[in-house]
Amino acid sequence: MTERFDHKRIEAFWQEAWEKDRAFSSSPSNDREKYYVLEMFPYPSGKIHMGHVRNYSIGDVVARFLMMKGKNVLHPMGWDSFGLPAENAAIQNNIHPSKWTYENIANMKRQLKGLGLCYDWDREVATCAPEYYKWNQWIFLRLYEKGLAYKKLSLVNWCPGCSTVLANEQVIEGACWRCSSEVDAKELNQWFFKITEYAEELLQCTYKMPGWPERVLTMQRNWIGKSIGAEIEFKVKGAPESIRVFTTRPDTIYGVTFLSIAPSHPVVDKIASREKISEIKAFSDKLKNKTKRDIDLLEKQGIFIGASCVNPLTGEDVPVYASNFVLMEYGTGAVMAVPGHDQRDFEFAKAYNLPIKVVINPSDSALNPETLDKAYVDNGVMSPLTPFAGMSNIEAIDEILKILEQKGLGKKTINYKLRDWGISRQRYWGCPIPIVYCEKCGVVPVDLKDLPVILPEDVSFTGKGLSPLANAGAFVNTICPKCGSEAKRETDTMDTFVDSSWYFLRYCSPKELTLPFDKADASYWMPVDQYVGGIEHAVLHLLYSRFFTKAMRDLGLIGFDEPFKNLLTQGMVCKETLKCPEHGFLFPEEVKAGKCVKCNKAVSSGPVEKMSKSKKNIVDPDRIISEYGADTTRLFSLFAAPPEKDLDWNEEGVEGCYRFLGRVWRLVLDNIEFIRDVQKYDPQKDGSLRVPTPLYPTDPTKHDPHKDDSFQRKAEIMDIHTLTHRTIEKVTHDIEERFHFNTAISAIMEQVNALYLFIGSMPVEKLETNGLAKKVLRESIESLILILSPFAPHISEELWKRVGSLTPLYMTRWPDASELALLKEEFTLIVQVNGKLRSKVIVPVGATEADVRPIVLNDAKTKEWINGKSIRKFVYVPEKLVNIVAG
Ligand code: ANZ
Ligand code: ZN
Repeated sequence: MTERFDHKRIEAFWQEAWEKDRAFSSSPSNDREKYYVLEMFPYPSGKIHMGHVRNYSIGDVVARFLMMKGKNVLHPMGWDSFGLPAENAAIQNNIHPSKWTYENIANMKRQLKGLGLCYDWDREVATCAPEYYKWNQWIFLRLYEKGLAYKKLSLVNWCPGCSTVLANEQVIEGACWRCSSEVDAKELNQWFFKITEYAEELLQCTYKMPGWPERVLTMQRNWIGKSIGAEIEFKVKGAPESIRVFTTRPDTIYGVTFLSIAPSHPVVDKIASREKISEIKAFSDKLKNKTKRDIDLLEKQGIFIGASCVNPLTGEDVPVYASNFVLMEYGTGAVMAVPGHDQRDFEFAKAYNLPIKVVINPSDSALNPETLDKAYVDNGVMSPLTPFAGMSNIEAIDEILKILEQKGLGKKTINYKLRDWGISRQRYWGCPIPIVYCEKCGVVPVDLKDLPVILPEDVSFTGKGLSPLANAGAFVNTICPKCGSEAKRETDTMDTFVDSSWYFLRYCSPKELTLPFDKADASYWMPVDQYVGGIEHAVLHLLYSRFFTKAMRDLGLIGFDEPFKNLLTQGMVCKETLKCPEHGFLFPEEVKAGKCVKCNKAVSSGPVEKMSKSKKNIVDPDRIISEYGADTTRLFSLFAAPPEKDLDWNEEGVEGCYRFLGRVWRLVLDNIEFIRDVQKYDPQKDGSLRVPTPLYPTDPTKHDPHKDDSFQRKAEIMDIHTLTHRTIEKVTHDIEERFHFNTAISAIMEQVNALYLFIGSMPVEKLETNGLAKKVLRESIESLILILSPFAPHISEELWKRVGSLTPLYMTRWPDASELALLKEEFTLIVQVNGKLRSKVIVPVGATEADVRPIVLNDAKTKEWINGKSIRKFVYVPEKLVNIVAG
């Protein structure tokens, strides 16, 4: 009886061994090429979920594989541990955020260790630790010094649910990204990072990042939102003021029939008629909390402000409207409206009965503004209503700009949708902003030597109102670093995205005491060679990290431009849902025999959805790991789908992976007697199995392979040998080039099946005496364990030891596929008769002249051409051609 596959014991044993050996610790070294593989660090919510399991299993395969390939691998892990949930837990359960966070970290660390992930735990960082956030503050002060951190009064997105300010990116369709409450506007003095200073570079570099998914690059480009256009001045009729508009289409200026301005535009107070002002104010207030993105969705509305402007090129009067779709924060807050060629203006003109002019036509027809049912937004030819009739509108842009420039009423400009990054948060559990306010000196930065500004522990907070720190007297009241008089500390904390914008640099020198990181360490390890994480970070975290990298480069801290060379965004982990017509989504245990246990109504299986609490389709990794083991859990999450695709979780698939590992276990242990003390077959030393002995019948007419036992046996051995090397080649390629772990795993499964068939067909006595079979079996099983190990490291280490290896797997080299073993089995031999190509036959690789002669002479076509003549010469050029001289 084979020993039982006791995954619990094996996994615990190897996890302890790895930890004791500090198996995955890393340090810079010049004799091996470095490789930095990083998975996005988690927020310590308390428990890992399947998304984490998948993310970290992907990174772990890459790390283990490259270690075996001889790379010097850095594979760290840490905690993004400041943030809202800790504070909410504090409010709800009366537990201090710090205690809650560190308890969660301990539990999640236990879970990650239980998955056998190969992290260098010596490099662990937690962003809520003063040793870490001290450097947030240090970086903040350096940016402040450079003018890249500044303070301004600004309207912020205020979430009434979380009682905090949200970044634009955290507002999704007017609602909070976290709690979905509708977001209001509030005016506050806020700290900003000047990310806009880097807008152009951030954009340009996206065209030089081949290791990133195109989808993510496109999202970043759209977020940066560069527009090339012009600013044009429209003089107000009968007043000294003028309104500047931003347009990307100066070619449409002859079609302007009104102006649209943001209701909050300062010109309103100066030029609007008295009786309209309060109406416009009210309209403006209603729009305060809207972002550009939701404004696009609104029905177009506006108010005539009671004033007009003059078109600088036509001299026509154009009425001015305060409109709900013009945003004060973009461009100049004013738009020249061209209903003939802009769809928003078209809708507005229809609603308010304003004239529509066509000034650009398609090249083959003329549009009639009376019958137009939507704006013509494409390129075309300038219409006879303009002085450029017949010219392409693209060319007209330059001509028009020339005239405007001469008149001093227009100039080319570039606009970006990207806004500066507001980092102030009215929250407790975050990094204090190291600034002091002094009545005499104003805004004073804390001295670098006085960092960190420690987040005080004893703060009472209710989750309501402004910053909780404002009530912590001992924290707030301080001394001005400049003049020594009484002063007050800044009570806002930093957005937690600041913490995660440079953690990958801290991993390079996590214990560094004098700087955020050591420059030499960073230049050795950085950039991250492979970053793995969720697509939800396509703009926020990934753009901020890119900005930080560039800003730190300009502070002289590092010497490179981009932090992440290659990016893999993994798909979501999904599962089928269960739905009761009365009670909605149900947990699996709320369903008995297809019926809801509450109302006995038939339950339908709903759509496959991302695992979530609300859909009640979450699978707890702890349960899967304890039932099936870490290796199975990892294997399934890698096998069920390619990494970028969504993964459909199903328990049968998990069981299938568990059974597969059991098969591997028995395969090795059941045959261990035959292979333990055997040298593996080594094509480099032992030569190709094909040459020089031909494995195929020398004379097919006399030989029946199905009866000839030794012949067949050798062919089978050869097949296993070839398959072994083919599998190595495929698995290597699938990991290295494509991250297609699923197809790599199926190839390994096929090899296991083939080995079972091979052994099953070989009587035990034969296996014992057949030296070649034993060598090849040894070779195949050895490589099987090696190539399985990045996916299922525990069982692999155990089997590796059992087959008699003395060094642990993680110190063993990845096998190479042998060219000799991969040689084709057959080739096409060209047959010439009297110098002319007459036929082709298929013959085995390694065939000698004696082997091919009967095959060629029996070939029907060749026979036809020889036509009974006598054969005077038979010339064989091995593996190429045969020439027969007949006559
Ligand atoms: C006249 C025009 C004619 C326009 C036409 C477009 C088409 P992007 O590409 O997004 O930069 N615009 C300018 N400032 C705006 C603001 N603060 N709020 C809302 N819309 C604004 O868009 C630039 C175009 O959006 C500008 O070009 C302007 O309308 C409008 F056939 O000017 B256009
Ligand atoms: Zn002072």
